[in-house]
Amino acid sequence: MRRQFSPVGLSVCGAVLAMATVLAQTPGPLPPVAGQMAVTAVTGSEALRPAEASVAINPTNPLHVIATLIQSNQPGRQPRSSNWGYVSTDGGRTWVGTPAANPGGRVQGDDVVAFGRDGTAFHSYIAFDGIRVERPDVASSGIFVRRSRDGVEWQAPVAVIDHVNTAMPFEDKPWLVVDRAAASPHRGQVYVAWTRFDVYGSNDPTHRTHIWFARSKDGGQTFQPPFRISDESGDALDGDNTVEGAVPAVGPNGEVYVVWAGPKGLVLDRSDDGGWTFGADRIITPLTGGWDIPLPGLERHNGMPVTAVDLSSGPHRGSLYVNFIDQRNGDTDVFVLASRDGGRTWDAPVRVNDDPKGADQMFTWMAVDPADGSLNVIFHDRRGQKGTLTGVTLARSIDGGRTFMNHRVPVDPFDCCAASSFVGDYNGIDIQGGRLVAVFPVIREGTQRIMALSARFRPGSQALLP
Ligand SMILES: [Ca+2]
Ligand SMILES: [Ca+2]
Ligand SMILES: [Ca+2]
Ligand SMILES: [Ca+2]
Repeated sequence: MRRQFSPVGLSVCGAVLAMATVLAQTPGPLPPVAGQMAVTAVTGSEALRPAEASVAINPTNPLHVIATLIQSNQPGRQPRSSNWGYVSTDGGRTWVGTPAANPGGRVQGDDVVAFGRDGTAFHSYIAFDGIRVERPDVASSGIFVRRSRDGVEWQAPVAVIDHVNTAMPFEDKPWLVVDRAAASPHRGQVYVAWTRFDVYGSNDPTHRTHIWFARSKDGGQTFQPPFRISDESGDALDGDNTVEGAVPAVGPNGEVYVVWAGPKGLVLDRSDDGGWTFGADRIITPLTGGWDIPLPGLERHNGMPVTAVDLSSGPHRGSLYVNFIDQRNGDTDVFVLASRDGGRTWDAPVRVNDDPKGADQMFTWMAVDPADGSLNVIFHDRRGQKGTLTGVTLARSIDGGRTFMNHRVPVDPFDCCAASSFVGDYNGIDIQGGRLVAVFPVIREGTQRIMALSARFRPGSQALLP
């Protein structure tokens, strides 16, 4: 089953040029509106509670973009999520969706998509049954990765880890990265980091959380046996005292960084042998408000840290960045923390949102452009709004994360999130050579949709290009 959705709000000029493209029978990119950001729909109105969208741009063809996300798969019953892949071949303007295979009928979610250097796409996700139930009828818990060249046809998923007939331990919230660093001796390796709950949600103090890690040395065909990298465990309650939210990133020499949230703050671990061994954990900043940051209108909201490295040949090459939500200034803000020496020392955190104190910012995600080293951060934003009305902001830094310019994303504020309390745990963003695509949920007239922002910046500048 595939569905085609059209962009909304096309300009007359864009529509005419789009028609010319159709007449020429060359299915190519729709021309963007000069110097503007475009916001179009990824999911159609019939999609059921889509959430947790991740997006990646093909480095061999920046018009080819894949988004992965969850939708409910049982209308009218207790919602169970399963994942979908959406593909754009026009730089994020129009999208075609396909449900992912789910032969076991498990609950699937926590989707992540990333491209390798050669244009192979990788999609990781959890697939489970029987958590939060004392005596479940069926139980399982696993993390899987599948590969594709086009985002439409996917190879059969391979297990990174899988527990059959039990949901203990529960393997949760993986994030995936591919080593794309030109000079890395480990180039092409695929890394996945995640949270292991001994028993999800248990308040038994002997039930703990840990960060686990696995690598693939054969381009995602198989994963080597996973192992624990966190030195200190957390509780199993999925809250401020849990260790969770691990996101890996790869530096210019193939060094692997993983940052997660824990009771003492954000934790960094590092591997210098391609993910074979990791070192002693380091606390890099306190996380004021912790993992769990409740906000009005949201079922849940968290301080999940996003980690990325500048792989460009620019002046900030090798800088390591962590983007997160925190309440250190009293209200909820977006921050970026930078290290210029591989995680040994850190600059003071920079407040990314540039509004006066008082409004809440939420669900941040970050991408660093491998062409120019710019940092690009997307987040939901309640600045200037009443109550739970929410807009979207894109912030961009062209000076190594020292200052950010905030760009208002052209989305009318929506009431977040009275109609659908679950908007997930994260937004998505990627950028390649100034071509930016971000994905995020918007709720309008009771319907939650995933929208895509597409924009093109002149590399090294804040200027939007036509
Ligand atoms: Ca999730
Ligand atoms: Ca460690
Ligand atoms: Ca908290
Ligand atoms: Ca704020």
